[in-house]
Amino acid sequence: MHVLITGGAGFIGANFVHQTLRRFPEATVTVLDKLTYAGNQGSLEGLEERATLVVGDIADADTVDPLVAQADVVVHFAAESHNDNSLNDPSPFIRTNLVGTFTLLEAVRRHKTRFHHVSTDEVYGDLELDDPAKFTPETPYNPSSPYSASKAGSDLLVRAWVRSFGIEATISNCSNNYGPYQHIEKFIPRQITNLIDGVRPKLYGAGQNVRDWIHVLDHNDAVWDIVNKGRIGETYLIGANGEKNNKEVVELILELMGHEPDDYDHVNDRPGHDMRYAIDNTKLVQELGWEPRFTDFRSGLAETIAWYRDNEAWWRPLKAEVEAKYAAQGQ
Ligand code: NAD
Ligand code: TDX
Repeated sequence: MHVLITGGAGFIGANFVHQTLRRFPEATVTVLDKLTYAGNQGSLEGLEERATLVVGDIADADTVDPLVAQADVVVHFAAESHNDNSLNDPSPFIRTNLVGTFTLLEAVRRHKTRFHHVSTDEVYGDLELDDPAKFTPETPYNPSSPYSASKAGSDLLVRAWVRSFGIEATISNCSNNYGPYQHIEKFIPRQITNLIDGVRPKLYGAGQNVRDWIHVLDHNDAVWDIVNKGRIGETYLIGANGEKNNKEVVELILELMGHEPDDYDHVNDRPGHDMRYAIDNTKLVQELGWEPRFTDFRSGLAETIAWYRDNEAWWRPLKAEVEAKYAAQGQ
């Protein structure tokens, strides 16, 4: 089996490359990644024998077409992925998330290649804190930010290519991931690396916003289950019942790193900040038999903290620039 993994030098994609090579000893992988600020070749270190990195743009048809032609399956992670960046400059989100996905869809249509599209729960907008409902595959799309709108648009392109052109595709919408190799612009690794540097964590607004945390390895196991057993044209929601508000998460990071629970600062809130995400995973669990392995958030977080402590060389070169960007926004 030869797998084309787009965005395989990013957080979730790199974990997926590692997992794929472990799970399928005969598989080979091509990673197509533009190595934007979010891509890191170091995340694929040691995999060179079975994983080839092609540095290129998913929106470039001449790059994409021959790689899709060689693949048995394409798993599409590449995206601009950070909400805060999309509020400062939406343009790369439109090009990569929409034009890039369109370019891949045209190539899989030509070569009749199995395609899996990785997306996010943010396409459904947000929930009230006291809403008993969670997101289901039937929840209407209602994205809030340029990032989530571009991901929603990419999902709709995939659905249209399935219906109009009969491509063999599936879609997954997952909740917030945490784990090793996550870019330090994101909430959890930003606070861990701040504390390593003796800087207080930064909480947007009152910290009441809820995210439904899932370990990245659980997300990726579900993606493989969908690729192998999912019904063509279907959308599966991936989540592990991990709802926590941001204040609780910061307090747990502080405790695990030996600080007082109130040792953090409130900073400017994100404009249009989604209040709550929550996934109903019934379809995935009942239809495909997927179960999360990392159900203890406390120990998953402790392992993640240890990973950032042990891999300072991986993130250190990024830290000053990321924090300078946040400081300019009062965050
Ligand atoms: P990331 O930002 O860490 O990685 C994205 C990768 O895509 C990077 O390696 C980057 O270099 C690459 N890339 C960007 N533009 C490209 C282009 N034009 N051509 C080729 N490569 C390009 O993102 P992530 O957190 O790993 O997210 C991966 C996917 O999972 C995204 O589609 C995202 O929407 C989705 N997702 C993420 C989460 C989460 O919590 N992080 C949750 C649900 C879904
Ligand atoms: O310093 C911070 N302080 C803070 O309070 C940062 C960076 C974030 N936050 C808050 C904002 C969110 O409520 O923490 C929460 C998580 O923020 P992010 O890590 O930026 O994630 P989010 O905006 O929820 O989106 C993530 O999950 C869905 C991923 O970045 C997306 O790619 C994915 O689609």
